Amino acid sequence: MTIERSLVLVKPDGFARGLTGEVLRRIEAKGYRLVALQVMTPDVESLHSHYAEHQGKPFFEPLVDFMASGAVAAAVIEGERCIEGFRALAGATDPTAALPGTIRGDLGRDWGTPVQQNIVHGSDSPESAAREIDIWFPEL
Ligand code: IDP
Ligand code: MG
Repeated sequence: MTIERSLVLVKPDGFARGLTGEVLRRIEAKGYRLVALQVMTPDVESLHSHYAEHQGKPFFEPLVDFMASGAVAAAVIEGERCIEGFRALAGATDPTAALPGTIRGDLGRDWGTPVQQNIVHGSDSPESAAREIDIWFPEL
């Protein structure tokens, strides 16, 4: 089995609500290893690159504005199948529909904003993970 790495972000809503520790606790309790961890306020250029697949969608500009609105905690995690595993921990994109037991289901809700504020980001494939880790942690 190949050891994977995934890029995790505690988004500005999660960071501002003081949920970074809770997110990291769940990652560590699951058994994944923290490889890198940094608090930063994302720049718009990095966010355009990070969310390139969503360019042109109605929520794209609100998404970039939201993600640039404050500090995030960025992490690289590591473990067998951690890309799929973290997506399962995070839960569905829509925090109202996300199942209880997941980060988004337990800690998130709809706030009536044009973009869903759902606490965390996690890479969705090995290709995305490699691309995203290079954006957020070019030194790795
Ligand atoms: P993911 O974060 O679960 O991978 P994506 O489809 O990659 O979801 O979308 C990126 C982010 O854009 C989501 O986490 C959410 O914050 C926001 N988003 C996605 N789809 C919608 C939508 O239909 N309305 C509002 N915001 C959305
Ligand atoms: Mg995504």
